[in-house]
Amino acid sequence: MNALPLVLSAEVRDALACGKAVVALESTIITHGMPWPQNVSTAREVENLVRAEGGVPATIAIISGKIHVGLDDSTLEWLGTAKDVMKVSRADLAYALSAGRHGSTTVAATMICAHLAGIGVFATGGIGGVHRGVEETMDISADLTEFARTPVAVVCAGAKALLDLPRTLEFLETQGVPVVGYETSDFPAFWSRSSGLPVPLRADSAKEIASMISMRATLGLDGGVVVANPVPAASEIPRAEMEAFITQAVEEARRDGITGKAVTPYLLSRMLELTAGRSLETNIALVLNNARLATHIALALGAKA
Ligand code: PSU
Ligand code: MN
Repeated sequence: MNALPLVLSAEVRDALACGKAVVALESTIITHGMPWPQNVSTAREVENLVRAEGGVPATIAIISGKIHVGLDDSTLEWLGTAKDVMKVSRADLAYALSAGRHGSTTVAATMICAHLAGIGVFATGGIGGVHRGVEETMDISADLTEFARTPVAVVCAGAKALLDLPRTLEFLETQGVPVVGYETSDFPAFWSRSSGLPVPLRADSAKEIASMISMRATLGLDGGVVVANPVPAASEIPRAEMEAFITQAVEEARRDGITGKAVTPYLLSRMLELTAGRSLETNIALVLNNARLATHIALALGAKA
């Protein structure tokens, strides 16, 4: 058996040892989700916000074949510009580690690594889901099946609006994954506050969400929780405005033969161009908003223990 290739930063190790509120953060958003330099500045801002709210941030990435939980500033900067970084999901994780590669972790891989480190709450932008055109492509993000297996609560602004959101919700329901709207009865659509679809469950405080998470543990239920937190109104781009851009970007991806793990990065960077940078501003605002709520949930979970 290999030793577990897991490296905790001193800050994260101490925080976990004394039961502080630790919030996991992913790194695919840094390497494949946002352009430099906003990717690095956002990663830093998110970490600082978690600290300001009373938590400890744990950004997760794979460096030279080891899972690092908690990155220092120079590593964040390196990650934001490095070119040889794999986008690592569940399928790629063991390979990236055994081959000694560098990798950024998707929602699915970050959930696995957070759980290995003993972290139960994680903030991201928007989870992956069922892609538009799934009838042809079978493209369903491995994030969705991860929610059925790994007990981590993921705070997001819903699933990316580029996706087939009705099918994404159906898939999560089939897999037994709770999807909880925070202070909303609508499933958020990433850049927009509402998808026009009802969210299956609703909670109006971090404490309520923490109670549900601990009840799931009491019941011995497998899997995670999707906490869907709408982007602040001041930063949203209305759904009607986004829809034409989304249709165009999805059509271009099909035309250009983009498949597999390249699809989501392609679509996000096309949206950035089509909205002349507005989609990135909104993406940054929603990630920060999610990090705040994730910290409050982690604090509420700690208060109950
Ligand atoms: N949230 C963002 N930007 C991103 C992502 C999430 O605001 O780039 C990433 C996450 O890592 C998520 C991934 O897991 O997009 C989905 O990729 P795919 O559709 O290939 O599973
Ligand atoms: Mn995919």
